[in-house]
Amino acid sequence: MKSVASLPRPIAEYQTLSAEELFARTAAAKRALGDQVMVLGHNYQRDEVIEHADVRGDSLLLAKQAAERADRPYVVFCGVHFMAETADILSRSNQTVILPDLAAGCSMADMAAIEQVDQCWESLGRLLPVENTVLPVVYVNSAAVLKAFCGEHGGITCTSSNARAVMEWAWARREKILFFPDEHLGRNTANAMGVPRERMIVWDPYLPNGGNTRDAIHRATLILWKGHCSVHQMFRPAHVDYFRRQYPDGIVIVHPECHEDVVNKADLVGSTEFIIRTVRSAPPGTTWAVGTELNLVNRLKREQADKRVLFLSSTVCQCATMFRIDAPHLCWAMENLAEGHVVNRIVVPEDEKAWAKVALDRMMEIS
Ligand code: CIZ
Ligand code: SF4
Repeated sequence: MKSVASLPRPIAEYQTLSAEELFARTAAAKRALGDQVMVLGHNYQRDEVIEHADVRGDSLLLAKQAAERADRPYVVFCGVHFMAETADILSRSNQTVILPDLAAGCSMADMAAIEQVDQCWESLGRLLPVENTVLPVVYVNSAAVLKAFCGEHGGITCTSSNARAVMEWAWARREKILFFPDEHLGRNTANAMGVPRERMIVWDPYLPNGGNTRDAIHRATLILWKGHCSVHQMFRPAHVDYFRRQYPDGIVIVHPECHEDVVNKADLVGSTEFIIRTVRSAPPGTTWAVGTELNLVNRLKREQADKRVLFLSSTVCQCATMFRIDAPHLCWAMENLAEGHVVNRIVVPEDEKAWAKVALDRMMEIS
């Protein structure tokens, strides 16, 4: 990367370029940067972005890649904010993480603010010896400060592929789990583990005691934060019924962020990596309805042309925040980098980083 005194180029310069120009200029910037840069692409990203990715995968796989490739000083993370934060937490101090559009957040992650989680912990603390009784488990789809909260309180992070192992670990240590921010991943995992319904309560951060009686809180072994993914919550049981009527031999595979009524009707449930792996290894001629983000499904459909791959619903949209990372933003970030300007750097404050890493490391030890 050469260093120059000029100002960074503005994003507006890129928004009028053609797709061909953007592709060529991004590729040229990447070539010029050589092994200085690594481009990571989440499974939910658009094709125009994914085609420049050195590695594609789920958030954890990508963050681990960033950490393992310490020889790459710049990591351009094509995904959403919490993923870039995780990459910054797990990467080395000589590495810089860039998110091409800072507006690429996650509506689920935004459903739990640290002030609300602190308040929940205090409320629980008034009813029981919270530090010995409740173990906080946070889905990686969350701000770094929430991962740090878990690190500091004996808690742990989880992903959609290891939620069960993490919950087993947690219940072996404390009687109750506070699971946030996704109610559905927590509930679906507990359902699969045979946890009785009356042991699960929902914590609504806008209500006193989360909207629960003292009795219910004492009885509960799983306290589920009232949060959800705005994309996955749109899948409905009726979508599964409709598909089954059309394709009686078809297989329904969904993400555990879907509502339990959808998950319970599906044949298979799992993370994005599980969905991709399963459909790829299926016999030719099989028919699949996939309930997760649209870009992933469309790519799978094209890559697996010997199978019939369908989107579970015709009304569900793609993830609006993943969509923020587009060819103009990627080109803008890459060209500026090649010209010596780091734009949109993601930096997790040191104290937060240390505790968040504790929670992530606990998870990595068991999965
Ligand atoms: O952790 C991820 O990357 C997400 C958001 C989903 C998944 O299942 O991979
Ligand atoms: Fe967040 Fe849902 Fe988008 Fe994933 S698909 S980034 S959970 S809003």
